[in-house]
Amino acid sequence: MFVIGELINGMYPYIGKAIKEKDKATIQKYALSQIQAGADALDINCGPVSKDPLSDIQWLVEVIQEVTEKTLVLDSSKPQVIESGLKVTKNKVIINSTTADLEKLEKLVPLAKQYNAKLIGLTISAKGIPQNKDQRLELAAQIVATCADIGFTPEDLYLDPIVLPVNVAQAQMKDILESIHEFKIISDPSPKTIIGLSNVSQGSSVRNLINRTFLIMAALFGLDAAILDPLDKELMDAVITSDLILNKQIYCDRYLEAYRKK
Ligand code: THG
Repeated sequence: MFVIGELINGMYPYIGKAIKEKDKATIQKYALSQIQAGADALDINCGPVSKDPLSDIQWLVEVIQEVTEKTLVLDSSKPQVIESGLKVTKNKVIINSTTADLEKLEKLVPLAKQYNAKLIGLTISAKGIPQNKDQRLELAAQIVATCADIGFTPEDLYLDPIVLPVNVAQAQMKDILESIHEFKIISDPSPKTIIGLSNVSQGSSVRNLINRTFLIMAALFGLDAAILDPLDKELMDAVITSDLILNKQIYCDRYLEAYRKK
């Protein structure tokens, strides 16, 4: 499982404050602690309160690149903010994200090509969040088709079924999980799949257990990557153990130690 740390997000008050005060040390601390805990990449989101996201995202990218060469995941619904971040990114980069709307695809797919970036495609459109598996698949197929038209390989595309909180969309959880499997058989070569894991437990109690259980289930449906809290040690242990059981790592008795990333 490709693990993307979710903690550098302005929605967290301490990150929002650090962005506002240009507090480099706090941002670098959260970058390094997530990597130490096993993150392969870092999601970077200025959050809803940023007054100047075009410049804030550049500051975040530059500050984080001073301390790590890991992949950066530029997270914004605004293509101008993504483009601004891309201009200063030297590390490998993933664009997070486009929707299935043609207007966004026609802007972001060429941008991904130009910057040699991977791209996350959310199965959402101007009509809103899909309510079932068929609607998710239809949007996924639209994204894959547009990428093919523009010459962007599905291997560089991550499809995201949009995980909803279990306390508001309980009846959809199974559809969301099954979508992950069906996305993989839309094209050959397959697109990759990704989720924002913590969405599932928003507003619930016992969040860690809900996150961990959903992650394990999604792993079986073929999930390739997840945006999650890598400082949740039991979650990271479940990620490693899922990889073991799905034969992505060779068994040994001390597999947790062996596969905990440095
Ligand atoms: N898909 C993709 N990108 C995404 C998401 C997704 N990026 C953003 C988000 N979803 C993933 N990141 C988070 C980060 C934090 C939380 C959820 C998802 C979270 N935050 C606490 C909350 O809202 O309750 C904040 C609590 C606090 O302030 O401490 O749960 O789905 N492609």
